[in-house]
Amino acid sequence: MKRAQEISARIPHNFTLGVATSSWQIEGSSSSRGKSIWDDFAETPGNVVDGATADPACDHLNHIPEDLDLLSGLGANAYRFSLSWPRVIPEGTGKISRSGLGVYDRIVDGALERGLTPFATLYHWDLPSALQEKGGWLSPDSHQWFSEYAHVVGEHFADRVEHVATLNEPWVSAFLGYAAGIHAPGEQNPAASLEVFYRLMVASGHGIRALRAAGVKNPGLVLNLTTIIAEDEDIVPTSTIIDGLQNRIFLDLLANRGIPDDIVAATSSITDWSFVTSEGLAMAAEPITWLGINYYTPTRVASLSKNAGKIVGQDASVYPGVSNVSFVPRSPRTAMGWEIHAPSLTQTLLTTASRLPGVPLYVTENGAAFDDTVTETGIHDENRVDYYASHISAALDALDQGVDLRGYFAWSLFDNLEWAEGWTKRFGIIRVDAWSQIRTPKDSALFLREIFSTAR
Ligand code: IFM
Repeated sequence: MKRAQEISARIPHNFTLGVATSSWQIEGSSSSRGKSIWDDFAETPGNVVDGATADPACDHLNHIPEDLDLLSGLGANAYRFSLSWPRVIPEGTGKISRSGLGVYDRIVDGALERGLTPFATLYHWDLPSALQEKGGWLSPDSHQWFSEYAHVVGEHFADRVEHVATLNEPWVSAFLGYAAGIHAPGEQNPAASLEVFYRLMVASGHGIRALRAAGVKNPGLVLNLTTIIAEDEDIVPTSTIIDGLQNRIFLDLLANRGIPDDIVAATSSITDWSFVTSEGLAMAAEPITWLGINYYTPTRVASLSKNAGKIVGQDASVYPGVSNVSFVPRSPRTAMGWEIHAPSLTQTLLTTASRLPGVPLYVTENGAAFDDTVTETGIHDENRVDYYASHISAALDALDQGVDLRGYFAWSLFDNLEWAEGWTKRFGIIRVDAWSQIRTPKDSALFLREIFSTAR
């Protein structure tokens, strides 16, 4: 554990150290809430590789104290979780479920009792089905629905939860959900994906405003940003557009720079962007008090055609207007097919800090899926331990180079429902068996415990 101690010695005082989860991926108990688009998507055969649905997931709602004990046993000082919108407001707008809010009272109060600072996320992809029926994120009313929900949560929790993110990874909702169609609601409509991206960012701005008005001290947003690596000269123009669609469109809106000109040009045969308004742009630029970055892997691209096998989420279909590109992750790779390259985390933090100056950053997700081997002596996930060691070090390198980095969250506390990959991809530092619901800390949990507990 010398390696863990060397890392923890570099961690400043007051640095946030935690683990992250999301509602649909762990909660289970779907019958006690409204339906979401992910329930609908998962119930359609073929959408989730192993046919997994929202139940039982990690049956978290029946294990809240035990799960929070596991978390605090890691020496963490923070817990990042998301609320299920249809659990709080089953129809998306209107009647509030008191028992739904009560679930998050138990999570928030239980976290606080254990010395864990709660970082809540309002929307981690589980849109109420009732709102999808009204047009979902494509509806011009979507920002009002979201603002109402943000207000309800803000009013109820502002006294106990200082950090609330509006959205988790709007890139995924827009481009995996509406362009590639591999996430809910499963549309393959590039024009719609660009409109959804914009409407999500406008809704986020309204949400930030509603949270602030309700007294939430630190409203923020979480994006999945990364470094795009061009493997050859010919692909540089395309990689610039991919960087635009992956990173710049979000940061430019936040920084009040509007939609980047090169992205408008690259997508001109797909959309005329006539849904963009000056009021919408102003709202999307509503100031955030912190930005979360979810980082897993760089996106390495080349002009030569090459079959690199399955790489979850890396495909030209997720980037409207982009073609003739190969995604070429190098080895070593995780079970998602994602290249392991920690320097790209440092680079992503540096680039983001320069594109959105003055906003404190957190790594709100970072981790790796591997095919773990369960042995009689435990789960010796040395590959995941190595991943965490190199990536926490890479985040600290960015801090050393002047980035205002305030914290780090590992993804994920548990093996859980990895969306369209179901139970087949395991990101947890704690193994969960879906049938027995037995939780078993892996060696990576022990490694993070060593870092977290000696850093405090
Ligand atoms: O499991 C997801 C999470 O819900 C959002 N960020 C990426 C993770 C791994 O794919």
